[in-house]
Amino acid sequence: MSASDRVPTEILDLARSARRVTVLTGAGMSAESGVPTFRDAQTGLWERFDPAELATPEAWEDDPAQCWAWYAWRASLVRRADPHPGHVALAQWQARPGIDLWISTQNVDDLHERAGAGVLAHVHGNLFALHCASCGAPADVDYPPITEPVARLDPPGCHQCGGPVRPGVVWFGETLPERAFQDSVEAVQEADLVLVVGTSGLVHPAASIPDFAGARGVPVVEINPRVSKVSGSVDHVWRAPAGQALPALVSALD
Ligand code: BJW
Ligand code: ZN
Repeated sequence: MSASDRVPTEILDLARSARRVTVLTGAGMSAESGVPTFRDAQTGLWERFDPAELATPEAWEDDPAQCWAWYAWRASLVRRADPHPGHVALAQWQARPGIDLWISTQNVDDLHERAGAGVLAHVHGNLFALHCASCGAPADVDYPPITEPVARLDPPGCHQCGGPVRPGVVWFGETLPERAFQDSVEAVQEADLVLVVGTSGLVHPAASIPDFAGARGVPVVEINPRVSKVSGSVDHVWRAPAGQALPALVSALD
């Protein structure tokens, strides 16, 4: 079977004619690299860990060492992971002549970048952009290398003010980086085609970004092996994992 046989015809037609493509990715994009999603049954992080105790500003205030230890483990998981063929396919599509392809991700990992893609926006921040929780200064430190979750590790101190260094991620109740959110909205509004890959569509305001495409009549395609909150409002659904669908789609463009 050729690559084009595996791609739904309407989706292939849209992809072949699109000159400006915006790809919105969530945790499912990284799943086949071995980075767990948040809400998948059995394997999702929130099945084992309580977000209220780890991913809120209140959790950090109450117990920064518990949060820091968890993010150190998360960072080690990401560092041990490699981009999969879906990440590579997006980088290849982005490199094609005459194509503008913008990636906006909710993921805090760096797998798109390590596959060679440029990322327009990390709307929930970047795990590795460490900074001081007190004064905001960027911190030239790193997570300790751990391979298993541990209960507590004291965060390092800021070289400017001594405050605790925190991960550069967006926790529940925190606002998204304004530029990243606005750039993502503009990218879907200006696109000929929007792909929504591997997100449950449960977390706002990121989940509202595809709606700005619909409002402009830009076709929206979901790639996700399971039904999501996004599924009912997109134009086409492709029930396949990102690591299979994206390479098939990009191979079939010619
Ligand atoms: C595959 C696959 C494969 C599997 N291939 N696919 C309205 C109502 C109620 C509450 C709110 C509301 N609006 C806003 C809120 C509050 C809150 C919120 O949305 N809560 C909801 C949960 C109800 N939002 C916020 O707090 C946001 N800030 C905000 O609103 O600011 C304004 C404000 C400020 C102050 C007061 C009030 C308002 C901030 C949200 C920050 C989210 N942060 C996290 C953690 C980041 C750090 C970290 O990594 O630890 O971001 S939570 C977590 O969820 C992470 C993700 O980016 C985010 C989204 O998850 P995602 O990517 O969708 O993953 P999953 O696991 O949910 O889904 C995976 C999908 O992949 C599934 O569909 C699978 O099927 C699929 N999949 N394998 C393709 N191989
Ligand atoms: Zn500081």
